Amino acid sequence: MRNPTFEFTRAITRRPASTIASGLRAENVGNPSLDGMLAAHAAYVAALRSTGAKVIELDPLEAFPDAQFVEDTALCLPQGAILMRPGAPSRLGEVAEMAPTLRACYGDVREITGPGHIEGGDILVTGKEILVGRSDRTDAEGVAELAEIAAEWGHSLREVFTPEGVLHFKTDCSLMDAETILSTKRLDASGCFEGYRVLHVADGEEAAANAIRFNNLVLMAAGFPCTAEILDIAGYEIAEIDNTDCAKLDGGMSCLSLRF
Ligand code: CIR
Repeated sequence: MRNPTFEFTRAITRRPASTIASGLRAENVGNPSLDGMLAAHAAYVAALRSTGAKVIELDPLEAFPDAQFVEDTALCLPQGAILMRPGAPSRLGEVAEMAPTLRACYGDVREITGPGHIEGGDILVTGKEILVGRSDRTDAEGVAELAEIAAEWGHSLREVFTPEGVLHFKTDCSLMDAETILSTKRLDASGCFEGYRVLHVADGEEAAANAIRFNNLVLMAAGFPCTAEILDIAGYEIAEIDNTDCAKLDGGMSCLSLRF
């Protein structure tokens, strides 16, 4: 039987817009290149497709420079999809742009109506529970509203914390299989992964922690050879994607798709 936490038949992505230079970032390390981002995005989509999944590629949204980071707009579960309520005001309008596609894919689409906020980047669905990291983008009210919907669909949800100065919970961790998490040491030190098998990214390669397990592949950012070796030795098949331009906007592998 398919394991819905890492075996997927579909994904949704959105091509980067020409306005990406206006995208949000915690620290300005220069603007991303649109050409570089488009090339990396095409490689990302090709890697997803190579596993046999269908990828729905949405058009760029010039009015929303962060809209390629589709993960933050929704949570996809086997029972239905839940539209998020981003904590970044400039990103709130992305949700309505995503809604029609999810309504076409799912019979049951719920929404976080507020007043709280929650972004998909703070949510890790494992084989046994949904972990939600409170962050600057995700607050207690947002988590509580999601918990009600998740409970109705039979999921247990546990609130955890995103380390200070880290954008999203999943900036620092990823699911490798139903029991295994790839994490930075700083996040694992909080104790939130007790009971899981945890693989640590190599020291100095913290930016490698945002990866995705997608069917037979682990998509990870290129340029982190020690972490790639750790995953290889653990038996995972790796596809390395250039994340140079996305990283300038604090983006990584998970934020570029919704997977279900
Ligand atoms: C933002 O700050 O919202 C975007 N520049 C990056 C979002 C990355 N999303 C994610 O990791 N889920």
